[in-house]
Amino acid sequence: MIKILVDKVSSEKILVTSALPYANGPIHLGHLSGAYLPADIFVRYHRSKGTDVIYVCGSDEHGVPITITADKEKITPKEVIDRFHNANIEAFEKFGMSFDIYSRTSHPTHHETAKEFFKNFYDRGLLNEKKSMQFFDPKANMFLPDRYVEGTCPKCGNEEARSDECENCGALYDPSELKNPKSKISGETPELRETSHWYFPLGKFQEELEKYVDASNKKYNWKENVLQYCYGWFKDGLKDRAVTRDLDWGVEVPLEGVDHKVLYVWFEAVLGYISAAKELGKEHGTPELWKKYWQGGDTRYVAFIGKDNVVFHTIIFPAMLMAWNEGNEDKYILPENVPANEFLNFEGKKFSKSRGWGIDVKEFLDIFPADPLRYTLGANLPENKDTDFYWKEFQSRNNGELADILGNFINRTFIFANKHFEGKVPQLGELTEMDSEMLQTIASYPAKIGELIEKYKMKDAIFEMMNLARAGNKYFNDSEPWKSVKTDKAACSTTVNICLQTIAALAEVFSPVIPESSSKIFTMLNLKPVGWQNAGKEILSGGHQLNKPEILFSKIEDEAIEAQVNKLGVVDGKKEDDNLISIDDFFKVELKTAEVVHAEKVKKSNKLLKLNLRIGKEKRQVVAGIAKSYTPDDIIGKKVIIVANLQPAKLMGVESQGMVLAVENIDGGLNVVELPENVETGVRVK
Ligand code: B3M
Ligand code: ZN
Repeated sequence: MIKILVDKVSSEKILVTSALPYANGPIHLGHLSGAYLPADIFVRYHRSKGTDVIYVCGSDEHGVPITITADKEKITPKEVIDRFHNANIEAFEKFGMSFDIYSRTSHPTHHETAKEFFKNFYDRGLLNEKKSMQFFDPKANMFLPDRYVEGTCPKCGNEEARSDECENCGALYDPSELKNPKSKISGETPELRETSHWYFPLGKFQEELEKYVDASNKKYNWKENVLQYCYGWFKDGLKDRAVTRDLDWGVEVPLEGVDHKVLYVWFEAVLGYISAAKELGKEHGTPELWKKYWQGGDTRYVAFIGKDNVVFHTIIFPAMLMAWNEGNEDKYILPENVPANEFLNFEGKKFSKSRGWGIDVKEFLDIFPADPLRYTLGANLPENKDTDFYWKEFQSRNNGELADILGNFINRTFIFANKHFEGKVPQLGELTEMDSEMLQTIASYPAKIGELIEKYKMKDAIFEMMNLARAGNKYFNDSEPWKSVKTDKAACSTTVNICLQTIAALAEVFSPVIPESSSKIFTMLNLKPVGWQNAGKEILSGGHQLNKPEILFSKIEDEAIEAQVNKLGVVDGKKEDDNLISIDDFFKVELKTAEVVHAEKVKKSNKLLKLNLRIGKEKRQVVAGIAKSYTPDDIIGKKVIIVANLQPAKLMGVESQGMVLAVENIDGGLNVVELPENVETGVRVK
């Protein structure tokens, strides 16, 4: 029998979005840690709490990189987005993401929404049309976005400068000033052609945006990294931004007589959150549903993103919504918080598909279940700084925490209930101090964990979840039911009852992070999820029949982890050796022949000799650690090799302008690499 608990449904309404991933590649673990897993934990928690929450996401399917992939593979952009949209849906599903909808920006609903915004701004005279000269690739028959033109910087001569800015010296210039421009698409020299674009007056909204950021931060405590980005932008001053592009792939500019122009991908992508909510309503036969969230003034809106998307969600998108709101009856809500995460790296390096560094989500989940991955990523989220995924950590989180702490506690409790109480929840009898304390502990955790999740401190919340399991194990040990079962069955019965109540609480509080395991635990308890409000209360009545237990987390063997580690850095079956350098790298080191013309001991040192060298016409002084193997007289007259372009350094106060090559001998001393006498000095060694 289960006690019937009435759900107190919270009156809150929350709209949650995660950044729309580009349908131009598979999502990897870094994406999951940035914008998806934290949002999913937040949403699942709120659903458990009974909050009226919707969670929308979808693929971002426009932009130049997609057309480039299509050109490269000689397929259409549509084929590119279909491939990755479907692959990413599959990966997200396997990972247990609980979007209410995963839409896509190629959807007609999205095109309509984006055009509606543009048209509205245009009709209200908000957008400024400006003419400019832009590079056009005659061979590819297209205008070139800035990052597809490369040339020589007119200011510093950097040969990899972009069409209008140089990353080397920071110069901004007119594209006509760029020297020797090349199209990155065809390699041809592009020509400058006049084009015109519409600009959104971002600067006009600066004051309102600053107020918005300050007020939201005061009320909702924005993350420091997000605030700093915003302040940086405000300090530089917001400028007009072009919201159209010369391209054929995207949302067409909805103006009569305007061809081959689309909306700038970011201008429309952020509106994808609105289109996706519209689609969600349509799917459920309630086409007006989206308004309840997007335009229902009292909705809370939280936008989860990775740190590289901050400006678009805290400045550009809010400004667009402000622009809409000041001229229209129906007003949109703005994000109350934009909890951006930093990046996740993989085993100490950036994820890189081309270098075989990292693993696809799908590939991962073909080998290991989702929950241990969710738990490991969750316990190590890059909330305040970049973090790393390590295979070894994955193994130890799974084996040492999920299996040995959580799984073990559940397993031993069930074994006991089966063996001594016919697989039923035993009665709760008289309470000892320890029992009462444990009941209080259980009761205190859900609120503590919930509070952390609401503050976007998922890492800390997960730590507390596992702490409840730790407390359960400790209580089990300290209560010694294996003894009381023989001496005081009633006391034993109380212990096992409390352990089972703990398990019920664990099933609920862990549900946002390891949903699959949580639902298995509920099945084992023969219980339906009870809702966050009821977690930690006395949920199971004495006599309630339990189901058969199952092993929740299998241990991951060393071999399985080693196999994955060995795959790192393998490209096309070959392992890339990190130690290899290119010939160019080698030639950076200037090795030259030299003759020792003078040598003396460095004062107060028994290791160092000061050598005066002749390198062709040049003279140099080098300090070498060879005093134990050579007297000054031994070394004078020898021909040696010197690293000639080493930064000068001081050794025992004496300047050394290079390094003489030497090898360690079997006695631990150093032998200078000696050249034959007939070698000239100042010659490059290669
Ligand atoms: N597609 C960038 C990214 O995946 C972009 C996010 C759009 S959110 C509207 O990092
Ligand atoms: Zn430059």
